[in-house]
Order: sequence, then structure tokens, then C-alpha cells
Amino acid sequence: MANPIKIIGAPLSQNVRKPLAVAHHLGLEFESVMAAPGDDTIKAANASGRIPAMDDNGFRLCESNAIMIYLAGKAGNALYPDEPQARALVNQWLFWDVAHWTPAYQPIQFERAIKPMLNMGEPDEAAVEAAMIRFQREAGLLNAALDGKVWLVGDGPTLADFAVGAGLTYAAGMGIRLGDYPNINAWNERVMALDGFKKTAPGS
Ligand SMILES: N[C@@H](CCC(=O)N[C@@H](CS)C(=O)NCC(=O)O)C(=O)O
Repeated sequence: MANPIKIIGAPLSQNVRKPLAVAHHLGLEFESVMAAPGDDTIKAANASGRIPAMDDNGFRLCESNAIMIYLAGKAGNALYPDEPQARALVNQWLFWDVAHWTPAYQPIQFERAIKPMLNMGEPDEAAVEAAMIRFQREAGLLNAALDGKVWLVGDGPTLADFAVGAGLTYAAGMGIRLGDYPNINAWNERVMALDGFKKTAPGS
């Protein structure tokens, strides 16, 4: 008999939150396995030592967005449309997330949210200031793309919303005023109200 899929990594990480939230949303049977970056549990599943990783009965996968796609496929692609153009648009957001969005918010998240959480010293505000310029550009694009829309692609939530939305997990701690981006603000409330996000909120 097959064992539940293991999603490996510290749930406090927004990258780990992505597949956890998707697994909850899809009602998949899974096990959340705690592992910090670089420790032996994660290295056994992902040579890079980065979290998250997944182990489905010996099939190992890393990269949060690739794991989400795999999970969606297992559950019949409810969050990953089969129609080619809709899927292409979801993919566009998944690539944007990795190439532009995550690199824009992550330095701010690290300095202002992660460092205090892990007692790693004072935030480097010069680094935050530099990162803010990049963040504002990407957030401006996201805000414009959400104009008149409820979800990023189509009429319901997709992996695009899970990938991009997870990036705002620590928005308040990062000192990001979402009110400056009204469309992001309204969409973020919808994303965070999804069951998968409620069940994976830090501290839940
Ligand atoms: N692109 C990867 C990024 C994974 C990643 O960098 N995870 C962080 C934690 S959020 C990590 O493990 N950092 C430790 C390291 O880079 O060695 C993904 O989406 O899964």
C-alpha cells in the first residue's frame, strides 16, 4: 500500500507553505515532515539542502512550484487548468514568481521578518531600501494585472495564486503597506481566506 506523500521542510517557510496549502486545498493525503534547510532529513530528499522537498513513495522532487504542479496533477489538475492558454498563463505567473517576485520580496522578508524571528540580529535597512525599489516595480506589475480580476487566471484560484500569494505571507512583518496596492490587497485577502492558506498560516 502506498504511504502518504511527504512534504518536507519547515512550515514557516513561504516556499514550504505553497505545496502544503495546495495539498490541503486538494484534500490530498499527505504528511508534513519538519526539516530545516541543510539538515540530514532534507539532504536525503534534496541534495541542495533547500526546502521544500517532496517524497511520494520514493519519487523525490524539489522546487516548490514543481511540487505544486505534481500535487495538482495527482488530484486531477483542479488548480492547474488543462486548457492550453489558461495553463500557459498559470505557467507565466509561476515563472514570474521564481524569476522576479521571489527575488524582489525575499531580501525584505529576510531582513525584517526572518532575522527577528530567528534572533539573527538587526535588519540591514540599506539592503531593505535597495530591495524595496525592485519590490515596488514587481508589486506595481502585479497590482495592474489584478485590475478588475478576482483571481490571477480565470474564474477560480489556480497554482498562480498559490505561488504568488505565498510570497505575501510575511507582508505585515516586512513593513509592506498593501493598502498602497489596492488590487493586491483585495486579492491577498481572498487568497489568505482559502482553506489551504488558513491551515498553513504561520503559528496555526
Ligand atoms: N526555488 C526554490 C527555493 C527554495 C529555497 O531557497 N528555500 C529556502 C527556504 S525558504 C532555503 O532552503 N534556503 C536555504 C539555502 O538556500 O541553502 C523553491 O521554490 O523551492
